[in-house]
Amino acid sequence: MVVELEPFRFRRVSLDYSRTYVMGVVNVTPDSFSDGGQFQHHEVAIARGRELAAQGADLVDVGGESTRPGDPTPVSAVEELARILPVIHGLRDVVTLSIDTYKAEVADAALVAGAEIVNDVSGGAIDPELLRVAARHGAAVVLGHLRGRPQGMAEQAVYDDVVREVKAELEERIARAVEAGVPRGRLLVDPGLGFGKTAAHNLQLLGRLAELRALGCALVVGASRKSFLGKLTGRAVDARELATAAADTAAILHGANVVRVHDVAAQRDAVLVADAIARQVRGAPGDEGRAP
Ligand code: PMM
Repeated sequence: MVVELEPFRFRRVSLDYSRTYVMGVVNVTPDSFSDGGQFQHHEVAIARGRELAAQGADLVDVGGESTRPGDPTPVSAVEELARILPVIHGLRDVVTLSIDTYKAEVADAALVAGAEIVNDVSGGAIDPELLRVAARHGAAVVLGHLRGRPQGMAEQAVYDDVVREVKAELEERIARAVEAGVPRGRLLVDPGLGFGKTAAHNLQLLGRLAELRALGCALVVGASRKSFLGKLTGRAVDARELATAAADTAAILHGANVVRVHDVAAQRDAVLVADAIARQVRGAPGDEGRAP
């Protein structure tokens, strides 16, 4: 069965599932695991966002607090806003923006400033008010999957069947978001690679990603530079672009609609090729891998 997805309409673009979309990442944080510290100055972050857009990012995800598994430094809403608001103002007329936060207060101010998507790695589980804020603004929401909080995720990585359990827990998050007033057609879901998952869990989620299509929401996947890729290849975080391309190719072939990447230029060709191949099976009888 092919799941029908409604297009998302934003100020600048519509996401209509005719192709795979690329979400570029701008972390305005001193401690993010993958590009930590490079972009904390607002002008540098804005320039990076412009560059990602010029390289082909359809969306740019702006984050002011690292959710690095293990020991992320908690940041107050005030500090988070001081980091992200100037960047959102600087990029709002350049590219469609998402705000990477689990805090309702940060989401609210970011949406007022011009972001159009809330990307919550906790899927509304940490601060449920975030869903009501998104509903009030008519924003789209990426519901990520994690167990517990980013600070204690490693202990939560116990599953009988990670794909089945992530799917069931995302279903609950979708229901809560709809209850809070966010229409189903404004929701995207993300299995949360690395968030309370071992390397083996991440591989299962990628290999069986198509099972999440049945949730009836667009699928976002963020494999970029994550530690399971380092574990497989033995490569440091700044040398994982080929590994990222392989993971994103698998994700796209199994139905990802949006891939979240740090280096849009490096990932462009892999996304284009994987997307072209994935489209060969779109709509085929029995295919659950791709949206129409
Ligand atoms: N990963 C990180 C942060 N935000 N958002 C979504 N939707 N999916 C992810 O996999 C995800 C995310 C952690 O990576 P970073 O520190 O490089 O941003």
